[in-house]
Amino acid sequence: MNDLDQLVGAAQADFAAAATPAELENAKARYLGKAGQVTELLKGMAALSHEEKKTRGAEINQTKQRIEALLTARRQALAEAEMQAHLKAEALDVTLPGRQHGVGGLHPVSRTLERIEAIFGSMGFEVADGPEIEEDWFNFTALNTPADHPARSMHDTFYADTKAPDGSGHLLRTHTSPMQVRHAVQHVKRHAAALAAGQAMPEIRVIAPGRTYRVDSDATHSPMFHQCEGLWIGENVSFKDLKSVFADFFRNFFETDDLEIRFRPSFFPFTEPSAEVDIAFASGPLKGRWLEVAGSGQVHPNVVRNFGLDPERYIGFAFGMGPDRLTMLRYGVNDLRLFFDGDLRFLSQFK
Ligand code: 2NM
Repeated sequence: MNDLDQLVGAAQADFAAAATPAELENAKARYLGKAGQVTELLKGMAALSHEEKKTRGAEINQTKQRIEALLTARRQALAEAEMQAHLKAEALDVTLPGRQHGVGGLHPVSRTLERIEAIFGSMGFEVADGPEIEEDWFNFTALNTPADHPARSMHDTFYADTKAPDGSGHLLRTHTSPMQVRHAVQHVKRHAAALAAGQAMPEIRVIAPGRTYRVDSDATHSPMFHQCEGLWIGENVSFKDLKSVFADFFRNFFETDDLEIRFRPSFFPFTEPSAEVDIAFASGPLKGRWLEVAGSGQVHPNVVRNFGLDPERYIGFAFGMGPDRLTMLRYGVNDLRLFFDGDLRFLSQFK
């Protein structure tokens, strides 16, 4: 093996040892660069004779070409290895099962609330909103509930330690009527000028759906439950209107005209007279059974006065119903707690 073959062998070993393109370019410089070994060999020819230059020159050129070929081969091998590493690192297994994103759906009680809002909306009712942490005045006092009423006891109502601006307590609202009180008071304030001038005020027609809280827990009572109350106040609103509103609502809600409605005398502090509302279906699984679905009554004069209105001029009715129970009736669910356990095996049936 002559010196040129040795040089080619050394270059091949050097190139093979280069693990990256940068290392390979460094190795290249040691052979083919300005001060590289091939360049040095060419410089060393100066002392040779013309004939010797011919053969030696041809040999060196051949050597240079062999080294360049080795370099090109190694460059390609490194590029190929780099590509393979990339492909491996970024490999996608297209046969893996996709990630499942469950399709969500509204809670059955939310569906009921949406239905209630849509049906009453079609009858011209606005939807009131308000805080779940209420002031004693809006929740009890304004609604004609006496200071010694049992609903105000710690056994029935969740109280907070904080105080309302009037010094009374904060509590978790026990019904949604405080939203109606707030709505009515705002409405009356907005029309104060007309009222002071003896002019008519636009009617108050509003429903108040939302969460309510009472100290109560069994198969038919949850400490958090839903209510939707309604209020219609004007100069000429009567029980007759109440009955037609209920008939319209329940026939729409249960999607049947085959139901009867009856009123039974009852008592609420905020209405006088008061009535329970029962419905009975003429067909279906609940056929012929009277079901209690709402409480109602003519708004008590003290409550009308607390709205800021003259009860001799303004009159109307109010009612309250339980969206949780309406949902149970509509879907045939027999345990209220199923709605609030959050078990998807139950909830996903309502999608
Ligand atoms: C009921 C039954 C009867 C009611 C009364 C009022 C208000 F704000 F006008 F005083 N809101 N809701 C009412 C009346 C609620 O629930 C069983």
